[in-house]
Amino acid sequence: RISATLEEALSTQMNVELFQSHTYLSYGIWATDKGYDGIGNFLMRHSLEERNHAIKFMQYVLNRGGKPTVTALKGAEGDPQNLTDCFNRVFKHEVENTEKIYNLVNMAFEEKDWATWNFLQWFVKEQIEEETLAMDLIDKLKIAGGDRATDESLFNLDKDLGKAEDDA
Ligand code: OFO
Repeated sequence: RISATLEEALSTQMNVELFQSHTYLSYGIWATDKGYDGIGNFLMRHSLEERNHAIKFMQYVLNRGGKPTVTALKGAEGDPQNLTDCFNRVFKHEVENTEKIYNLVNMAFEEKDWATWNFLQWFVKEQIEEETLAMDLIDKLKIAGGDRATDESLFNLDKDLGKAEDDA
């Protein structure tokens, strides 16, 4: 059985992933409301990915004989100021999440709980992809001209992201 310490830490991470999902959902609503339907769609799909991450933590704790607890979620932070702010915030969320995952890896290592250590490696890899994806968004927006981009280049970026593969 998983230790009580790891049970609690992984349960907390399940809630962190739910909060990420919440946050991206609110950004998705913001973007859609601004008329960036493709970006909104992309962010909402990303919100679903985060919920799936939460489910992975939930399932793992249950499989190891523990019981995760769903806690009250904080409301999502306010709307982004603009697209640059939105993508910068996505990146910041991912970097913070990577730190949390590394912390869990460290805990599993200290306890010599190799099953948990191994389970977490999927997230280590996932975070590399998610940080890259977020940096890519920032770059794509810069190339399009940032917040002063022409309507046409924003239109193209929006269209691209609406159909971009995001299996992260
Ligand atoms: Fe993008 O964070 Fe989940 O793991």
